[in-house]
Amino acid sequence: NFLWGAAISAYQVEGGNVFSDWYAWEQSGKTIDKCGEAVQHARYFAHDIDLAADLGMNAFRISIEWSRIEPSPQRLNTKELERYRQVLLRMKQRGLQTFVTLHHFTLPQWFVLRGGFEKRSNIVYFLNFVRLIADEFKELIDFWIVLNEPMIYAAHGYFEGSFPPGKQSRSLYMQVLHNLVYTHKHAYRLIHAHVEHAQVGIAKNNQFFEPASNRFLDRWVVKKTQQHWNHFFLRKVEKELDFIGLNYYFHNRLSFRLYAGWQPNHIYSVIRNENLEQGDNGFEIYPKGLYHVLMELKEYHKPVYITENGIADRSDLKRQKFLYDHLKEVYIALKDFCDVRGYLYWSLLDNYEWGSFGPRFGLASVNYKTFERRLRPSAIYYKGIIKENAIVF
Ligand code: IFM
Repeated sequence: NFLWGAAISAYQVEGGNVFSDWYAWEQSGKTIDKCGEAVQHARYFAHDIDLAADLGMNAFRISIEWSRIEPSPQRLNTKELERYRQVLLRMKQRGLQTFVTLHHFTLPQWFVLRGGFEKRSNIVYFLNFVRLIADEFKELIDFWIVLNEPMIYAAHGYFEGSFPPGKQSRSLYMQVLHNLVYTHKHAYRLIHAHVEHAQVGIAKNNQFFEPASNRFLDRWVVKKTQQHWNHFFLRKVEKELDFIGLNYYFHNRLSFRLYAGWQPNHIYSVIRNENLEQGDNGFEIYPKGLYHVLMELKEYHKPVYITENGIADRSDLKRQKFLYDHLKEVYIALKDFCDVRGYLYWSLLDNYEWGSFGPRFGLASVNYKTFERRLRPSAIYYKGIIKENAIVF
């Protein structure tokens, strides 16, 4: 019953999302590229879903863009709602279990202008959107992911200031995190109240942290960082999780340093991977880390789905090995009684990587002028794994 699939998110592929905070952010010149038409998935969704199904996948992860459905407060765009219905129906018709994310970094600009997730009193707007989706699509959604990578969202938007709204404040960062915990809990209850047998979870970015040396301070800083980054959120919402979605990308070897800055990493520096393997965008490749973060999740006693794992590799020279090495670690974790039930590769398509079209994560490459999709050789390799439901080693 293992689920094999891929993931995308609305803003990164759909194109024409002009009512979101990311659109506004791009207009103020804060990014290398503007998202614009992205890869026109809003237009080619049927083709893209067929691409996934033809690779033999039995699951697919999308997100629903709130700002498309509610471009201004209480104004519903029913055409967009209908389009998402067609997306979900197509996935179902093609035998794909549906994973649907309700918040994948982007928000309607009107919501952000009212203070976004900084204000607890705003959360009701998001919950109204959740209720709408639950009412409309209850039969079509198998796995509900309320929030994608809340730690990344809060850290980038409110601590480092590299995502909208571009703020840099330690207290706002914590405030937003607490409000996201509250949001998740309420959304969980709301979905369950509307949808019988709903499976509601999260897509959590967890990282593998290791001490750079055996020094006590290096070990201490790893423990602290791991507790905060990997477990703060999960512990708070533990009771409101039917499954854990894991997004795995990062390996960090930490070395303690005394620096009284306000940056999140103010008490450590990150030492590069010993094998220096990395994707085109500098993310380290460290498959063993996936085993370790999976094993860390065992304490929650929940089914785990890998909701993202992937590499930016334009030449496609590293992707097959990347897949093989990571899936091998999934297998070892399974044998060690980790209840992992699915693997969704990030991403089906090349897409807009939050500020730039540079990194290419796709199983299918996209020509950004003609929007032609072409399967990379690694997609065919992945198809073989899916067909066999196995890797050989
Ligand atoms: O593209 C992102 C995605 O939106 C969230 N997880 C990590 C991916 C690669 O950086």
